[in-house]
Amino acid sequence: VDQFKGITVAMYSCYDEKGEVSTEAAKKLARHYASIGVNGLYVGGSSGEGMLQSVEERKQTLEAVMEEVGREMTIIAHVGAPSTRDSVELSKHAEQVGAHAISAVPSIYYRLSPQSVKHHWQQMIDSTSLPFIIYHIPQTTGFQLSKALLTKMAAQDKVIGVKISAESTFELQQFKAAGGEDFLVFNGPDEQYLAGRSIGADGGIGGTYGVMPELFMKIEKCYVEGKMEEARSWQFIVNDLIAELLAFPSLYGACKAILKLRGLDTGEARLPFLPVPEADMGRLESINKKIITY
Ligand code: HMN
Repeated sequence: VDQFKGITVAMYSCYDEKGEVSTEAAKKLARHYASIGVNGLYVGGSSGEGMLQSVEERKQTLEAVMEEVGREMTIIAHVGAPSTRDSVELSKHAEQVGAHAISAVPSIYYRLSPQSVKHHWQQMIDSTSLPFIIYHIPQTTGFQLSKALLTKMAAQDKVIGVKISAESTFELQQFKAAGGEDFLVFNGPDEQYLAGRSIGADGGIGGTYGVMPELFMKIEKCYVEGKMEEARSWQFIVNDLIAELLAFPSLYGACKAILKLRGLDTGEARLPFLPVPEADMGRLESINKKIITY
């Protein structure tokens, strides 16, 4: 499980100027992260707009990433889709192309019983030999994962961890305790990276890491070396940047626009996510300058 620890960038979607999936852009972005020593990539999750893409587009994106960096980085494929059928198809595909793990949210839109969600996940788990990481993000899915269900899931060898994007560090600690020593917990809220790590997270998966991976790697390094004061000051710097990014009409749109300023053109976020308004470009440029100076 050690290969999953540390900083995993939740990769942003990669499109061309027409808004179609661009394997070229995906490869370039993945290569960029590999070149600066990022440990892993989470492909097709929230930041990756997996839920706004067709099964075919999601496969293309994952294939491009695997081809480019699959031998150097740990790749987690988010395969969650509203239907179990699509999720299973994506799971099998992830295994075929060599992803290191699969991960999934509960099915979205319908209010589902815990039994349905368990069955949904189970179909994916049983369809491959890959490790499975639960993706808990109740603020978007509406599904409150209970400690009882988490414990049941974690009892299976293949279920190696949970990515927690909920903002409660109490829940994070409780899930870690319920899963046991070897059960991995990934911190989701980037603004709480250090808090999550301090209370039991083994690492993190986050979207804003994508525009400032070096800063998150600094927090991680300081934490591991026991330099808590320094770790905290980096987290505070990161949090001011995140607060500024959250003020845009869409966080993903803003982060993708920052990448573009650096020559990493991933196209615009797909609607309904809004692009950065022209009038806000100056503000975006100044955020980018700030990040670059650290
Ligand atoms: C993903 O699946 O793309 C992300 O890892 C999810 C991640 O937890 C992000 N949460 C959401 O987008 C809802 C965070 O990185 C988030 O963007 C960040 O903490 C800013 O609030």
